Parts: sequence; structure tokens; C-alpha cells
Amino acid sequence: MAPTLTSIAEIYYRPLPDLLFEAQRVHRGHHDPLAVQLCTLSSIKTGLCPEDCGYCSQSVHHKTELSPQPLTDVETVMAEARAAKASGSTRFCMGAAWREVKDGPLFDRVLDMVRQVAALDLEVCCTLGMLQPHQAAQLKAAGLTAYNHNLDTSPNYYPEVITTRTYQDRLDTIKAVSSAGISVCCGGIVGMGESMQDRLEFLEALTKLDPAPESIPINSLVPVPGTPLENATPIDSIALVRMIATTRILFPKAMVRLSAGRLEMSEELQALCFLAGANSVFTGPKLLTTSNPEHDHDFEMLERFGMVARER
Ligand code: SAM
Ligand code: DTB
Ligand code: SF4
Repeated sequence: MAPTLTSIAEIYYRPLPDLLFEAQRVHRGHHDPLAVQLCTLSSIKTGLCPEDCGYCSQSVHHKTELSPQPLTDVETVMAEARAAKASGSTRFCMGAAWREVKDGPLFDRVLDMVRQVAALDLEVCCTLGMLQPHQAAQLKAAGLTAYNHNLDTSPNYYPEVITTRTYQDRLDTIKAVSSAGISVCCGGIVGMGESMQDRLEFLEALTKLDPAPESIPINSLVPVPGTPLENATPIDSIALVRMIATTRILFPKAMVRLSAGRLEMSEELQALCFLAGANSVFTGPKLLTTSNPEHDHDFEMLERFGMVARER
């Protein structure tokens, strides 16, 4: 049975030492506490997205400094995937600024990318917007490991951030993904002006997913000039640590990914997030459209912490 909102709040508000101790206990029961999985992102189709997500640089509704790019060719993506593997990533995630996947030559090209990245023996993930069951089945057949589709925030706060689709649309795609036998990567963003209650309700919504997500990205908003959220109040560091620890306790087996926003985080804060149970980061100078720490920087940081990049 999914935990109640009250029990989620009870975890979140524990004294910090108790919360971190419990998160470590759970983490060590299911994962190597020294290993962090490195993932690389590639934006395979950039900008001109018809959705109006208030945080996103790629929406046509916002005036951001972004040069739109049509769907990349397979060879360019493969060069990026090989470079990602050579620099220690074991998961390669391709993102497209589409509202939904449309059948046809462009989707066929993405299927080709999935097949070829999978052949490199990398975990392969896509985030392409809404998906229908037959498209999920095609992605599965091509060798896709996981599909990223975030709930982003609480059901109540969602319409404050996005008006062009509903929470139910997200849930339907997530269902199509899990029904096709693809691993679900589903998380959200903090620091969008949501209340503490919204954060807890977002976690509650995640716990209601069946099956539970195997991968949970926790993004801290990267404020993009020109978006409605450019001036949102950043999340307080300890609130972020509490979110990660609560996520870890609620989802003992999941990969908890400390995703967007690391450039704004000190190494001390990242260390606390790892203690709280985060065990993956996106590495390399770019996320999809915004900046991110370089590999070398991440390797040095992990080394200083006595931690390692996960080998497989
Ligand atoms: N278009 C697809 C979709 O929305 O599902 C895939 C790409 S979208 C950029 C993937 C996720 O990145 C979003 O769901 C959101 O959680 C995260 N994201 C986008 N812009 C962000 C930002 N400025 N800061 C933090 N996270 C962001
Ligand atoms: C996710 O939750 N975070 C990653 C991945 N899924 C695709 C993307 C973060 C994007 C940050 C904003 C940007 O670079 O455009
Ligand atoms: Fe489009 Fe995804 Fe950006 Fe929303 S988050 S505007 S769906 S690319």
C-alpha cells in the first residue's frame, strides 16, 4: 500500500540526523554507498516545443536565447554516445522537445539511435514527450532501457506551471511505458515556487505509481532568462537534502538522480545529497540546453569524497 501523506511528512520532518541516518541505512541495504552512476544527456531535437512548461528554455511560448535544432542525425548522436562511454557514463539519455511522439521517419530515426546506443552496451533512456502504447512497444523492441517522463510537481501546483497538458496525460504515458516493459524514470523539479506541501504531495504522487519508478530524477530549477520562472525563489539547501533523503527512504531500490541545478550547488551540498541517498548525476558541460559540471570536475569531486563512478 502506498504511504499516506502524513507518513511522508513524518519522514521528511524528522530531525536531520535521524533522517540522514535512516536514509543511509536504507541506501546501504540496497546500493553500494560509494558508487555514483554517471549519465550523459543529449538534446536530439532542440527548441520550438509547443508545450508551455514554465521552467523550460525550449517552449515556443517563452522568449529565451536558444537556437532551435531539428532532429540530429544518427552519426552525430553516436559520436556523443561513444564519447560519453569513454568518459565514464553508463547511461545515455536522449531528449527531444516534442509534445508527443508522431509515427513516421523522425521516430524511426530515434528508434535507430536507440538500437545503436544499446549496441554500445550503455543503458539507453529517452524523453520524447507523450507516448502511445504502440510507440512504447517499438522503443522496447529497439532496446530502450528506460523512458523519462516527470510528474514534475504536485497535482495541485501542476496547472500553475504547465497549462498545455494535464497530470492525467503524464500518468497515461507513464502507464504506456511500464506496460511495454520499459523501466520508468519519473521525478520532478524543486524550486519552482511550490510550497512544502506541494513537494510532499509530489512525493505522494510518485508513491502511487505502480510499478514504482526505478529511476527518480530530482531537478533543482535552473532559472532560464525569458521563462515565467526566471525569478523563482531557489530551494533552501537543507530542504533539498530532506527531499532526497525522503525519496531514498520511500524508494529503497530506485536510482535517485541529483539532476539539474548542480552548478549552483556547493560540493558540500552535493556531498550531503549523496549521504542522503542520491546515487547518480548527469555529467558533462551541458544538460539539454543549460550548463552543468564538466566530467573532470565531477571525477575530482568524487575522488575527494572517496567515492567512485559506477563501472556498469
Ligand atoms: N519534452 C519532454 C518532456 O517534457 O517530457 C522531455 C524533455 S524535458 C526538458 C525533461 C525534464 O527536464 C522536464 O520534465 C523537467 O523536469 C526537466 N527540466 C526542464 N527544464 C528544466 C530547468 N530549467 N530546470 C530544471 N529541470 C528542468
Ligand atoms: C530530468 O529529469 N532531468 C534531465 C533529464 N530528465 C532529461 C533534464 C534536465 C534539463 C535541464 C534544463 C536544460 O538543460 O534544458
Ligand atoms: Fe517541451 Fe519538455 Fe520543455 Fe515542456 S519540458 S516545453 S514538453 S521540451
